[in-house]
Amino acid sequence: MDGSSTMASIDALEKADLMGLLNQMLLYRRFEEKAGESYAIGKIGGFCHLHIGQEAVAAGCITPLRKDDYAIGTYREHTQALAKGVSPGAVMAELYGKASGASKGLGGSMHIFGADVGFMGGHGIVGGQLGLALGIGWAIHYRGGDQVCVCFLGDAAVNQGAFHESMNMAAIWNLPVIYAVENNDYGMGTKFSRVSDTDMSQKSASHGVPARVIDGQNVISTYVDFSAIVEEVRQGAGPQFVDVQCYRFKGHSMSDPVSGTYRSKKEVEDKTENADPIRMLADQMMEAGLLSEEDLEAMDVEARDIVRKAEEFAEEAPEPDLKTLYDFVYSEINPNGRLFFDGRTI
Ligand SMILES: Cc1ncc(C[n+]2csc(CCOP(=O)(O)OP(=O)(O)O)c2C)c(N)n1
Ligand SMILES: [Mg+2]
Repeated sequence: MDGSSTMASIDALEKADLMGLLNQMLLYRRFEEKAGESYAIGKIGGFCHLHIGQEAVAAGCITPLRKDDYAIGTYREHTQALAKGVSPGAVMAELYGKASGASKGLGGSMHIFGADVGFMGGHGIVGGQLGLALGIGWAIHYRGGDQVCVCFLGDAAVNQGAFHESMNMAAIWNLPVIYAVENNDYGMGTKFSRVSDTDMSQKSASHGVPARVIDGQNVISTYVDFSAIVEEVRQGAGPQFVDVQCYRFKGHSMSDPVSGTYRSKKEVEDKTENADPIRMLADQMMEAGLLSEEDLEAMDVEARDIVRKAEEFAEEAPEPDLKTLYDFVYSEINPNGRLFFDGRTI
């Protein structure tokens, strides 16, 4: 594939795959809406960054991965954790700060982790995951595996030193790391063009890594294009840089307004009405005779039910014991010199 998005048509996928993508995105939307509600009534504390509007990025980029592949992300990672296989109950319980949470209630919204399914964390420091992704890529290479590591980053992270250091070494060592920029065009309240004198397509150029573009509101394109990239990297193509263009429908975090002074109400309304990844896929499937409004309604009921159960699980889960407060601040090294988390070698 070359640099531009293929805009793959609906015929590129089987009905079962399309249904799967729609199902997932509905679950992510309902999950995040519930997280927002629970935050508003004080059941979730601390920071909380919702992924509403960007569901196609999680579904389209993570579905092509195997369970033993790795994904690592930012603090906007609830749905990516779900996509990689962390259970909705474990993610919700982590948001509630409960001991049954994915990180035992010690991480919260920005630090969901699922070592057993290759989800190597949400990271609160912008760009903090970039060096770790390089290490994961190196570990895959060192052990002679054929996995890939998808490193999600926001558009605000590409001007950081960590981005260039990580990509430079990944390129030198030909490591299987895919740098997927979730390009929603804003870093908090700052538009990308205000903080960068070059276009996104230039950011990887000095490392000899071509930039590819994906329409991240269109889940079919995202899934088809990203699947091709994953396979190329699995075959040894080395690091890739992918500009996944998307849009955030809500505020930067729960404490920010939806539009504010940095983007107009009209811009947000236009995107919400015309570029909703769930509505776009549902409409395409209906036009192709693959889905009815009743099917969509039934799927939605199922998604809401999964989220309700996750919420009940989180409500009923115990608080972490105060004695665990300082646990897992540093990783242990097991006797073989391999990194160790919660009794498991990772
Ligand atoms: C090193 C660092 N600097 C500043 C911050 C504060 N901060 C949190 S999110 C954010 C913007 C990041 O935007 P982007 O990378 O585009 O991701 P998005 O929120 O759009 O998903 C900033 C500056 C931080 N967390 N870490
Ligand atoms: Mg951004």
